[in-house]
Amino acid sequence: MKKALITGITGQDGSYLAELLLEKGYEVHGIKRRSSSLNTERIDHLYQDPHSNHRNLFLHYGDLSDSSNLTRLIAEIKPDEVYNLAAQSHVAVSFESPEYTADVDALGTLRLLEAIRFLGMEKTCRFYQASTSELYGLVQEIPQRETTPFYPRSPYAVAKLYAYWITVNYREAYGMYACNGILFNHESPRRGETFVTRKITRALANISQGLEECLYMGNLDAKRDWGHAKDYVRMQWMMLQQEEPKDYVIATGVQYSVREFIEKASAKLGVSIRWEGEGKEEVGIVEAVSMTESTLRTGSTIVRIDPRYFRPAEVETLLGDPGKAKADLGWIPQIALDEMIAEMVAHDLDQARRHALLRRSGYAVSVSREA
Ligand code: NDP
Ligand code: GDR
Repeated sequence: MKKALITGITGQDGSYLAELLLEKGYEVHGIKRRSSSLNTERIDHLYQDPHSNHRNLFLHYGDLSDSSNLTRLIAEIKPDEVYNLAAQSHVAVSFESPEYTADVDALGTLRLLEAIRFLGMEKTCRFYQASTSELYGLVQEIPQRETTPFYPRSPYAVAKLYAYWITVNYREAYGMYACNGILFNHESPRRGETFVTRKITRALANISQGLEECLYMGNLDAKRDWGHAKDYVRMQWMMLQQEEPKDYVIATGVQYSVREFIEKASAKLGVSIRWEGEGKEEVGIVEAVSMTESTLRTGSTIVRIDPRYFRPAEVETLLGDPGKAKADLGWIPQIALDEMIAEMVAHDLDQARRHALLRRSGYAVSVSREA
């Protein structure tokens, strides 16, 4: 039975990857952070009673800022594969906490690689690094592929640039099987609530149920190449099963703007939007509603711009070329954007309906909106 260690197992990708590896018969170990309240919601359905003798999922407390903890865990678990998915992964937050982001996202990667080397496991333990399309930042070529030069535009992206190169360096210096997946944005119903897609689907669902009035947004013109997290974690595993370690771009090859994403999500809710105004004055107004139970009224403004959501330096456009992944590994994304948006909207509408029902029944329900 192969053993895998996943850092960031409580995150979006970690939860899907844990499911995939368990299905494939792996013994899966994950690192979770100590938190004052429970933080394992995304993997609770995989939970196994620690008193059972037949477990194949194990959670360990740890942190990417703690070398001795990481070294001890790797020494004890002796994983065949390490997937480094843990990160302070929010680009906007990285401008507010740049030093912490560098410590975890850049040095955290070094700590893991060095632990593997220090323990003499560099020839037995394979390493996956969660690299990102944010490395391309101010894009130098369209579409972006493995050979496109990097130009990071945030403390997050600069930290991930270090992580990318230290992974390449350990491969070249010590012959480690270490590789980078350069993943473009990928989403799902498990996406963190403060990333743009989930913020949109969640807020629109809440608005349709009368729980919120307006969606406040930043740059509507930003363009992204959005895929589904389930498709992307499959590729993370495939990358560690080859003879030689290589770096790959993982993307769909299609891009949409944030504004178009709002229109698509609204359409799934039976709402069409008309845009008026320009720049920071732009608003989204309800043009028609076909959803019977909706509290929405034609003519109401449900999207406004709030300058606080603009970033000090923006990545305006990202579009990936997944040609190498297709050619070498036969990887093709299976879930189309519209299907993914339908899944996210259905999930968030279900939650919003529950909250609205509780509120109508007299229970106090607060909907957290800071995103
Ligand atoms: P999430 O933000 O959903 O998950 C991040 C995970 O890292 C969580 O489990 C979090 O724990 C954990 N974590 C954060 N800080 C630390 C720390 N100091 N020590 C240990 N664990 C920590 O990210 P995603 O699942 O979306 O992304 C996975 C990885 O892929 C990240 O590295 C991200 O930067 C990268 N990436 C993501 C893309 C995307 O579109 N999703 C695209 C390209 C790259 P907790 O739950 O306690 O917060
Ligand atoms: P990104 O994702 O920065 O690409 O990083 P995010 O969803 O946060 O932003 C995408 C684009 O939408 C614009 N935007 C807003 N973003 C947020 N979060 N909130 C808003 O209100 C808003 N309005 C407009 C942003 O300016 C941006 O242009 C994600 C993360 O998962 C990273 O960890 C990962 O490396 C990259 O994707 C690939």
